[in-house]
Amino acid sequence: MIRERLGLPKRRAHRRLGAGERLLALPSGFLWGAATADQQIERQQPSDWTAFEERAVRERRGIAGVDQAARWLAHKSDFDSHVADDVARAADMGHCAHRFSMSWARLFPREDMAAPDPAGVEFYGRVLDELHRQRMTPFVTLFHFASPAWLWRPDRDDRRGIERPDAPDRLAHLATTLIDAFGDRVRHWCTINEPVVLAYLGYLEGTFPPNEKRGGPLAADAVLAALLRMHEAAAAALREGARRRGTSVQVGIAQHVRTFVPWRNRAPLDVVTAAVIERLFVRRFLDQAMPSCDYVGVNEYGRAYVETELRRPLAYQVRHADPSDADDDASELGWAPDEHAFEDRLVALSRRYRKPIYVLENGTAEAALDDVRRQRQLVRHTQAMARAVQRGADVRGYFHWSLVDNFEWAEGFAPRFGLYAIDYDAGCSRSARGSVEVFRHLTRDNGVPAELWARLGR
Ligand code: IFM
Repeated sequence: MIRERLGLPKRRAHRRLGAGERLLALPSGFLWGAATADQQIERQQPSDWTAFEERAVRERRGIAGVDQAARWLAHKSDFDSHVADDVARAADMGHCAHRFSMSWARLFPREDMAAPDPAGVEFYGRVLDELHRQRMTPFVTLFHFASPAWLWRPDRDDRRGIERPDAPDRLAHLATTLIDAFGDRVRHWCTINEPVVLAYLGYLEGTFPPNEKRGGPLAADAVLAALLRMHEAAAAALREGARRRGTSVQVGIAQHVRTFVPWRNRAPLDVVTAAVIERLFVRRFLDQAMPSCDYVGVNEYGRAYVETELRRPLAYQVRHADPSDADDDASELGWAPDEHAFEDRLVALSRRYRKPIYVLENGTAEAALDDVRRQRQLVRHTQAMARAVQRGADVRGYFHWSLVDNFEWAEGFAPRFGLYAIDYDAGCSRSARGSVEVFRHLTRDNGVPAELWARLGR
């Protein structure tokens, strides 16, 4: 611990597991799957994101690679016509679970609707039917970054979106609707995906709608408080719905975790700032939300370095990789994975909250069909999870981000996160990346087989 406080984790992060590593199995009944989100792959109804996308295309800015976005946005809806075969692709990898979101805008395209749009209910019923047919456990997210356009019309006091006072009731209404419609088939729910990312990118950095740049790291506090109220209202509605039906639910949130480490191991201000950011970005919201959660949902994307300047201590920089470090293995988005940090994180979360953990996302951006970096990550992170379990962490499932390539928000279509590649110019045809075969072996052995470890583990 003291070593970590002194800033040594950056060094330690590059320790590779050795040839003598004892390969461990995950517990029996472990859930393997992939994750997706509505706005990234489905037919759209007007939302804050569709408005942002249209504006970006019109003004030719706001989304990286906006030219591609303009060409491909229309095709992102292709999951609608691939439900059965995409679910079959996941099942074929040995997946026994799947995480996806049900679009709030698709179910409630208008503000005055008391009942959901029947076509939306029919669509998600179809997704659940396919998952059931393939014997896969669904994990459903209620609010994955995009919300209906009507929520963003200012009220009389000029409050919009998440900050509208009725936002918690609105999300609770969606929760009640969904548990009434699907509570017989869905037990695992995630109220909000990555609330802190939403607050940070939407209200501080300004790259997500509503594209605000409020000053200072605490300036998004009101938004985070509003998101917490939304989560609590939705969680309560899900529990109440389950009680009415005489069933039970497992409710959580998906928290994006990065391991913030100092850029320079011996610069005290880097060390302190990294610790403060870690607390604000990872711990604070979780601490507040956990009393109303049954499990900890973890979206893990590696390491981030924090660099400060003595003369301007608040103008710190966050870097996602160290280009001078050959072991960094950064993705095409420049994010460095860190299986040791992942393992330690799972152990720490388990000790802190004493609740089951589901890894609701973990993945990397790599376009090549022979996606060696993703294959390495799958193998190393699987062994890291097994080691965390051996150290006492109650990890019950792993969902890879993502099943298929998708629309990566403000980064457009360039970053490819899919186990399956999509060719948007060829009818959205799918091609398996090398990781698909690797994943099959992991699910078959419920852990890393020795042959894979020898090839990709070290
Ligand atoms: O694509 C996103 C997802 O929507 C939320 N978690 C991180 C992923 C990769 O950036």
